[in-house]
Amino acid sequence: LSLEERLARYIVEGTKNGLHNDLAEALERGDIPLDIINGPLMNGMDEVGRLFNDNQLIVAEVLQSAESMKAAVGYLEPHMETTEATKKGKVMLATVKGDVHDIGKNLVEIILTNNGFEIVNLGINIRPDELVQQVKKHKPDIIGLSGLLVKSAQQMVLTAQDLRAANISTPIMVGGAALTRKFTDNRITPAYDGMVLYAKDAMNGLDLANRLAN
Ligand code: B1M
Repeated sequence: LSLEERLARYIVEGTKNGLHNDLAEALERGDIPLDIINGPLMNGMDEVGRLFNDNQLIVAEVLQSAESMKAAVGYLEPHMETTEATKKGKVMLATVKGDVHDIGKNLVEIILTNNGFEIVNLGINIRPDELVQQVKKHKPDIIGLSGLLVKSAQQMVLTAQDLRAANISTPIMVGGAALTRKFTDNRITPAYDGMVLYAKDAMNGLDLANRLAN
């Protein structure tokens, strides 16, 4: 198998045996950490999603895959580009209520942290009232919401409504597999008083955060 195929296979099979060696080999030949994540590792995750959909994997196996992905991202993190630690602003991150997927959100955290943002990561399954309370406490410059389930997109609308009801209009950045720009513009933006930005991936999220910070 090629190095790319081997890297994807660690995710599909949910193993870590040899993962570090192969990641080290990819770095040695000059691959950029984020390209490794967005390329072979994400290909592996997409395959996991496909197999799960086909009933060829059970949740416990998908969890193993998530563990491999987290281990890979953890290994690559110290090798990622960082900028000077000038604090550009504070970003609060949360996976919305009812959703426990956090790999994408945590990738956003790593990339924003490496690029000078201060992060308050609330974690997964965050209820709107909890979010409102934390926003009042930490006063972030951006509220970042992540969600991967179809119902999470709807939950983001409810979350935006609750933030509005609490007189919060801090810019919101939303992202996650089940979300689209169209849904964001048509459903989330009208439910909120502040700006609502859709990020298609973590790098796009950094780009949007940078533009808000300037
Ligand atoms: Co779940 N799951 N899962 N799962 N899971 C999906 C999302 C699914 C598409 C799989 C499938 O059926 N094909 C499907 C959703 C169906 C739907 O609603 N459309 C699904 C399902 C059904 C479920 C359960 C309901 C299964 C069950 O129990 N029967 C259950 C739900 C639990 C819950 O949330 N209440 C469930 C559980 C799990 C695990 C716990 C086993 C595990 C998550 C472990 C964890 O996160 N710690 C898991 C996993 C791993 C997946 C898949 C396979 C991979 C997700 C992932 O980590 N991708 C996923 C299928 C797939 O996506 N291919 C699937 C890698 C990650 C880097 O990408 O998070 O998309 P992603 O992030 C991207 C962008 O979206 C964006 O940037 C990242 C890349 O740069 N982004 C942001 C994300 N958040 C952002 C925020 C931003 C900006 C950008 O700003 C704030």
